[in-house]
Amino acid sequence: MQMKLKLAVAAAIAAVAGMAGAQPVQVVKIGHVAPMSGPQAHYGRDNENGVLMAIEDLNKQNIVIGGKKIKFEIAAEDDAADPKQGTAVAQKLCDAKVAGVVGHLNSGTTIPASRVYHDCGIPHITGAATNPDLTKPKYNTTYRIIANDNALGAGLAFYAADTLKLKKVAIIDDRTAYGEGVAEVFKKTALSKGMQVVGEEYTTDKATDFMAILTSIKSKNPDAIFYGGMDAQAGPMLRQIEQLGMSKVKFFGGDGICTQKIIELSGGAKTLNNVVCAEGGSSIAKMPGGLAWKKRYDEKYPNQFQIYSPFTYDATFVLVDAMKRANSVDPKVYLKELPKTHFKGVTATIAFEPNGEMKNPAMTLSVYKDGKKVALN
Ligand code: ABU
Repeated sequence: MQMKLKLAVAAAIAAVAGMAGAQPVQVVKIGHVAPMSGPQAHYGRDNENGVLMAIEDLNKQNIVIGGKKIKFEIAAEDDAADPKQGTAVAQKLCDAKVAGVVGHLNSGTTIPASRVYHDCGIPHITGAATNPDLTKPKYNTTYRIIANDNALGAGLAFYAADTLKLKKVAIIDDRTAYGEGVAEVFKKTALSKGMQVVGEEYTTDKATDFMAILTSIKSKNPDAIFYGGMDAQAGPMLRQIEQLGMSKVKFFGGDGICTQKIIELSGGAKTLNNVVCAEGGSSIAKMPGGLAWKKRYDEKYPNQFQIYSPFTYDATFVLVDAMKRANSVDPKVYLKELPKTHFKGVTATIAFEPNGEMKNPAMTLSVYKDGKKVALN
């Protein structure tokens, strides 16, 4: 009889434990968009890795929101760095009712996509798109957690004029929203510092042969070339600059060229040593959680680090932080919490200006020495 009682009690305890374990689980999708195909796929892979790592870390925290245990999942999309594809996948994520989006990577896709997200009421945070026009509409759904091109273009021009004392610069851009925008800021600031712009040339984000425009630039004898664009063009451009004998000409660019991949893409050209690039945020070594985070990243995704993954990691956490404070995963509810963000991330403590720009963003200048990227500040 006593044994029967013991068994009944054990069964009752097991049943209660089972009920507790059966707390409802809600799957919450977080969108990520970047180019996952084409010449910029390495940036996209790095950005997506940042979101995947954040989701894995968040799911280990057993987060409960609105009384439900939340399991976060990624809804990953490829915009191929193409503005039309960017708006198409933004609409797809709206239709899929994701809770928020990290992205996009390119300014040329993020700016038109931001309107789509605004119209469907889904917040998105970019950790990579740097054209200042992104936040001009002041959408309550658009946020950026990295310095924009006003800081990057101007910082490079100040360094060229004040530190390196350069006088003559030629400018090339790839006619994308990013390339054209950052080149324009650099040009304006360089002129204001008394530098002379001796030539302006244009290319595309698909080109690989720059001999004609570089030959024209060579005839103007510049001290430096500024390139507004990405590493898929900057790498071969550095090789061709070397082939044309412009081995002393400095090569400036924004965050788009400030990657690991440019080392490979420049194919051993010594002109890689002439690169000075500017990126938003502190260097990994100076980020609050940078070095420990980078060690974990490299273990999970060997040889895939480029530049923006710490920011896409933090962007994912910032979305979830707002959901937690609102106790809701409904974008229309937790959206109100995003402007009040004060989140201690891996990259920085993140808070926003009323227009969605990050408050007090850092900026880092880097060079490449012996095939390695080295921060100057
Ligand atoms: N920030 C450089 C790369 C992405 C973009 O703004 O287009």
